[in-house]
Amino acid sequence: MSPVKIILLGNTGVGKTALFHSYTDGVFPNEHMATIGVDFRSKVVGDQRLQIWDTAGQERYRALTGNYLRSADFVLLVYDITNRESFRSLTEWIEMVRQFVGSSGPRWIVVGNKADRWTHREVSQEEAGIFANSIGATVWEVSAKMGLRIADVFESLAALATIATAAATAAATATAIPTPIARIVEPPKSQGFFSRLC
Ligand SMILES: Nc1nc2c(ncn2[C@@H]2O[C@H](COP(=O)(O)OP(=O)(O)O)[C@@H](O)[C@H]2O)c(=O)[nH]1
Ligand SMILES: [Mg+2]
Repeated sequence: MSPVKIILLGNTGVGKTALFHSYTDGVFPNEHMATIGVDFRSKVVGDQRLQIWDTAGQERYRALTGNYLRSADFVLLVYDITNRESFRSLTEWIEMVRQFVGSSGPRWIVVGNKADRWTHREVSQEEAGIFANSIGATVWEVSAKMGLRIADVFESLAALATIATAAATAAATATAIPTPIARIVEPPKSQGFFSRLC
C-alpha cells in the first residue's frame, strides 16, 4: 500500500521539528535544531504507513518545499498558540501550496502547538476553529513538549486514509459489477443450444 504522505508547514519556530521528533522518536528535542530543507520519516499506524515530512519555514526553502507538495495527502498547518503572527501566516502557507497544486489540493489539518504555554495564548480556540472551518480542516491544539495529543493527530490521519482507501475500493468495485451482472441476466437466445434440443 502506498504511504500516506503528510507534510508539516508553518513559520520557523512554531515547533514543526519538535512535533516531528516527538511523534517519530517519542522524545522532545532539547535544543532548537535548525531544519535544513526537508527531512522525512515513516511510521506504521495500523494498516497505514505514514510518511511524515518536516520542512523549513524560511523563505528561501519555500521553492524546495513546493516539490514535495504535489503528492501530499495531508498538510499540517502548524502555528504557535502564543504567536499571533504564526497563525496569521497560515493563509500565506495555504496560498503557497495552492500555487503548486491548484485547488484540488491536499486535506488541511490546523495544528496549534505549544498548548502547554496556554497562559501566554495569543490565538483563541474559537478563532482557530472558525479559520479551520473556513478551509474545511479539522483543528487540534497540541504540545510537542508535553506529548499532548500528538499521537492522536497522526492516528486520526491514518484513520482518515483508511476510510478514503475503503471508499476508493468500494467505488472501483461498484463500477466493475455491471458488466458480469448484465451478462447473467441476459435472456437466452431462442436459437441457442436448448432450443435445438426441443
Ligand atoms: N513550550 C513549548 N516549546 C516548544 C514546543 N514545541 C517546540 N517548542 C520550542 O520552540 C522552538 C522552536 O521549535 P522547532 O521545533 O525548532 O520549530 P520549527 O522551526 O517549526 O521546526 C524550540 O525552542 C522548541 O524547544 C511546545 O510544544 N511547547
Ligand atoms: Mg524545524
